[in-house]
Amino acid sequence: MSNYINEVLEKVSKTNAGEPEFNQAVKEVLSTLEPVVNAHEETYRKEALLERLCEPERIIVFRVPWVDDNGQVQVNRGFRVQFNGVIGPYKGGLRFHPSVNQSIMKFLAFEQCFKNSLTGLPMGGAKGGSDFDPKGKSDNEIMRFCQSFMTELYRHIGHNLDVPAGDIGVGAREVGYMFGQYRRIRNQYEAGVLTGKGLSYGGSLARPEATGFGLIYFMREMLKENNSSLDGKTVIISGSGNVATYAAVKATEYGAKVVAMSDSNGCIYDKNGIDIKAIKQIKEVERKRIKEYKNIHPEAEYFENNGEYQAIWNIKADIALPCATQNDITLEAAKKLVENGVFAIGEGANMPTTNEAIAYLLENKILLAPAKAANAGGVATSGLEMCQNSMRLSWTFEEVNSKLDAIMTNIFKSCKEAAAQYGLGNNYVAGANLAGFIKIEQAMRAQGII
Ligand code: NDP
Ligand code: 2IT
Repeated sequence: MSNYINEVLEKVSKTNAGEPEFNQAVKEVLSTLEPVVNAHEETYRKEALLERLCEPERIIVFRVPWVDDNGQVQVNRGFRVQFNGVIGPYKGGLRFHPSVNQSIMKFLAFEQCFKNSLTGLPMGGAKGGSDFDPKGKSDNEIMRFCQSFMTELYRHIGHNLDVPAGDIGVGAREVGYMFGQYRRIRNQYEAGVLTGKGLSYGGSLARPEATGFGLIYFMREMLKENNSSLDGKTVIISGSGNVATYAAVKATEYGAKVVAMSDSNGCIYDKNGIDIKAIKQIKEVERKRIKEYKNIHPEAEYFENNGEYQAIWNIKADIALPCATQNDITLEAAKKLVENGVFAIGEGANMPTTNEAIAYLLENKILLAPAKAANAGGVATSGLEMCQNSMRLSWTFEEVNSKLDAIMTNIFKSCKEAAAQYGLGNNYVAGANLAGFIKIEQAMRAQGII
């Protein structure tokens, strides 16, 4: 690797000690940028281009106090990382999960910069959230938490400043409560301040489906380019939330058979093909554990997670779609997938594959659709929701979905062309990073030392 990249990685690890996920994400990106960095090394060094790329513009950390149903006061920590705003207002989701910390927020915000760049829409990169655990909370507790969270966040966001949306633990219900509180505090109807809104108050058709559908559109293009398709293939999908369920719907529409899905406890295997309606009922409506699926389909099997990686990666299939959380596919899991004959992987989650596993999968000629490109359909459709809010109009499902399809097709093309330009064959991981980086780099250099 170039000396400059190595020096920056050294500095990043010193100044961000104790933040493993952030260091991992930076290493993953910078290690693929060598061809561009080598061509501009002198200028980049002088302008500290990579150092600035890896330093967030701003991090906001705040207290979120709220009262539970027993009258007990609870305190959580809230975050918003506004990483890079050179190509548009900051944009990125909010995650509510007990594991949330500054390292996870920074890795997600950093990745979001490249993802948003790839969409071709004018959006900078950000992420936020809280270590609040929505599991087992009543609806009123969720509302009180969201209101308290927004009572601080409102002063840092705006439709031309920073536009949050959902992520793990944040769906339409939470966005609704946060939007209500924002409107109340600001005394303005600023629809474009949040995306992922409900349809009755400025949301976009197809936004709930967008990340999962977009992932499958990207897979369709990647498989086509490599003389294959989804038709007749078996698929395993980790997670059973927003991204996983709509990926399952679209993959099934394209003739694939989804045979396994999971949650954080374990996975279900249904050789007849997963009943996605049952999954939505259990996970989205009843908010229960995925093992309940066996009550509806007793012929299915349930495997609890108890090994060194998630049980789902032991199940044989042609295609794997990690759609749960980061570092889901470890090196050991990757070895199992290759051994089981998986030939393509599509990352619906953010950074679901460890750097060691990425290297192993690429060495073994697995087609890997990287998260920054493959899951960009969610934020792209958030961008389309912002367009509709600005125009005070709403488009039909077909209009939004066809724009999403065109954006995903174009993102695949950008990854493919960037990989080809630098002689990297079908390494779309490097292709995505290079294509995403080039636009940000041009904007950063045009805007001076900021
Ligand atoms: P949801 O909250 O809807 O679902 C998350 C799913 O992942 C649940 O099934 C959850 O299981 C499972 N999961 C398993 N292990 C973990 C873990 N350790 N931490 C958190 N969740 C776990 O989230 P989304 O579907 O929205 O997000 C899934 C992934 O996709 C995330 O990586 C997110 O960043 C990414 N993403 C989401 C986008 C969006 O538009 N929503 C856009 C682009 C990427 P359980 O029920 O047991 O918690
Ligand atoms: O990771 C992501 O891209 C998201 N959670 C969606 C962000 C958005 O602003 O729609």
